[in-house]
Amino acid sequence: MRAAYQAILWILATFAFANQAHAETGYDLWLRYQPLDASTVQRVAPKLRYVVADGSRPTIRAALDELDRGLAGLIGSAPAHASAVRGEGGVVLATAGSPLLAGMKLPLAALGREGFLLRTTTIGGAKVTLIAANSDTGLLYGSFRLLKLLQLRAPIDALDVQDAPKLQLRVLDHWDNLDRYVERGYAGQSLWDWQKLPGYKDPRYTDYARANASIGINAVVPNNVNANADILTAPYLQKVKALAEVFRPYGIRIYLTARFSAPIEIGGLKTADPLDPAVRAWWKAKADEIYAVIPDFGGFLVKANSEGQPGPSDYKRSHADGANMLADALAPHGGVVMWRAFVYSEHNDADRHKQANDEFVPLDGKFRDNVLLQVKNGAIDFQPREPFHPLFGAMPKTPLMLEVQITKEYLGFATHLAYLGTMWEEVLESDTFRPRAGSTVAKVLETPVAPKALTGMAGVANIGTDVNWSGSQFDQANWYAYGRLAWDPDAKAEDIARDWARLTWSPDPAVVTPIVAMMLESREAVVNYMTPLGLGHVMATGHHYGPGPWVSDLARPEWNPTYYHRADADGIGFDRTPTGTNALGQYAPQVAKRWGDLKTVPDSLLLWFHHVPWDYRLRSGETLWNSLIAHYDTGIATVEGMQRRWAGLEGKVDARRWAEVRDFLAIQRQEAQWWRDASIAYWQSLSKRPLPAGHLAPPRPLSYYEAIRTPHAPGNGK
Ligand code: BDP
Repeated sequence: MRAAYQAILWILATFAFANQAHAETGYDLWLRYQPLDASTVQRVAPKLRYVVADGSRPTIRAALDELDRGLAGLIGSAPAHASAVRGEGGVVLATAGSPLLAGMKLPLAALGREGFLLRTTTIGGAKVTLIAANSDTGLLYGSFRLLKLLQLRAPIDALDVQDAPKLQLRVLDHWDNLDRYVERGYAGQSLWDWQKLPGYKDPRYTDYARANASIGINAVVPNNVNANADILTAPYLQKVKALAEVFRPYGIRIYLTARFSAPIEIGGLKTADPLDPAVRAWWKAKADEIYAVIPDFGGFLVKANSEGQPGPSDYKRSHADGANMLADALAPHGGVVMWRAFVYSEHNDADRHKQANDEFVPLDGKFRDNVLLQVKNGAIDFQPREPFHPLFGAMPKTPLMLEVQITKEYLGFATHLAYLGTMWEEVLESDTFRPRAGSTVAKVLETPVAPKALTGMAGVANIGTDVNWSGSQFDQANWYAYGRLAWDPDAKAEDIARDWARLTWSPDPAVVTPIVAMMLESREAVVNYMTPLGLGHVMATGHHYGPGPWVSDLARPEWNPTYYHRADADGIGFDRTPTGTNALGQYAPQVAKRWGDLKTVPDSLLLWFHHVPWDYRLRSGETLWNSLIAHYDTGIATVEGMQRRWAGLEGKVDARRWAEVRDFLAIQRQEAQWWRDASIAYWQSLSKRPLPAGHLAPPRPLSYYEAIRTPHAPGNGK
């Protein structure tokens, strides 16, 4: 009888486990808190018995909730909460000044406002795991770190960890419209259900805040840079307030995009001229109103005089005039302005690469202290590969933030596996040589321009209502990597990928090794089948889904791919050396020299800076034409390799997520072929050269690829 009973229990348990293992959707992200087996618990954390928190403020509550959730998942039951140290096996959360830390001489000053330390120590004669910080947010970050260590199966009995963010503002920008359409979004609708706010706060907002806090993101802009002024009206501010209340315990401040013409649109003024006293008064009153509703409001993000958006140039005022007006309105409340440098104009015929630099460098030193200039990683627009933006290092008196795009507008949307950690690392590691060798983009970001100056980084979110948040399982890694790099711009993309794979898929090296390998090769695969050898924007019009290198009929020259690649019968590439537009002159001489010289420019940036004949010999001895074709095929081969690696993981990871990735890789393989065939058909129509031996001709004529239309591709701006 007893044996039969046990057998039934066993069957039930197996079912429950199998079900659970199959049911994973990706919703839990990297916070899965899967049970550790008994021997692992014994090895890493045999004595976790209780948690003592110094205080019961909302952020402490959030930390305790997370520890409860995490420890219940990992070790089977959440240790009791206690009000005092109770012998061995406690986790103790304490901020500076707590009596619990009396006499300990901890290096808290070095941790700043958001850092933390984890230490195995003795309090009241008992051995405990201490999380200490200067703020409750630091404790929350420390709690997430402890849980991460446990998830990674790192023993916690001799901890001595100290960490603090290197940048102050770690921002997630959502390009979400108020009707829930997400510009460049491939993960469903906007998370923000404005219509139900403020009455209903979807519990998912809390999960979103948890995920952000777990990687140190401390600022959120919920609405699109192509802004709608309605967000600044009283009813919407109540909705924003409700979101702010959810985010606040997680150390996250809310910011809003400010439409420059809002004084006209919602204020009834006749002008938005930043030097007009009535306009200035309007913004001041608006800032006062916002802070009355949301006392810890962060400030404004502004896209002005770019792609049709209103801005100070409409009134012949400078970007500094515009930014400073808003900065003055926010300053009494401690708010900041993130002013975007993504500025190019339909009235300017200069190489688009040069326009932001031309516009902003003369304004260095003219911005208020509470203004940051938000600069995209490259001078054009989030391409699969761009050289770093020449503004980095060129404005030593102005705080510059780096803006990266997490959502993959130009890298295959949700279905192409492309880990962007390596792409951002490449930019962050680039040496600007300003003011000196070794001044990488990361260093420019990390070094405040004055003792109290602001620092920061922004990422355009890839998050929506899809159950897996990011549109694909692997796109979660880009959200994760962004947070990690905003915390520490010197972190290594490979380490981040490894952590993510272990947390998100499995700690088993047989799973982690192939996944990390896939991630590390993935971005270069996309570059190879979309924009090899330094090609720029060659995507289809509007939605940017699929190839369109032949497009040349759009109203403005710089909207056309032909503007960027300049291919003709003789050759291909954009001459940005002194014989061309000399965009290179905007970089430090060391950089300009290296990239300007055909002998030293890396192949990966060749066509970005040079126009060369089809028969030009690369340093490898290969002709440009042959090498171009080979790159496309290498890209496809890499995707096939990723498919093989993934096939080998069947049964080693949960079935549902595994199948989703398998299917997405098949889509990627197909679309990589489309990119390759269409691009080669077009280049060949110009170069008139045969394909090198071993490379197949595109199966269809160029006209076939040119005729492909996908009008309903997601994410198009509107
Ligand atoms: C481009 C996008 C467009 C954005 C713009 C921006 O295509 O949707 O509005 O960037 O950053 O990449 O403002």
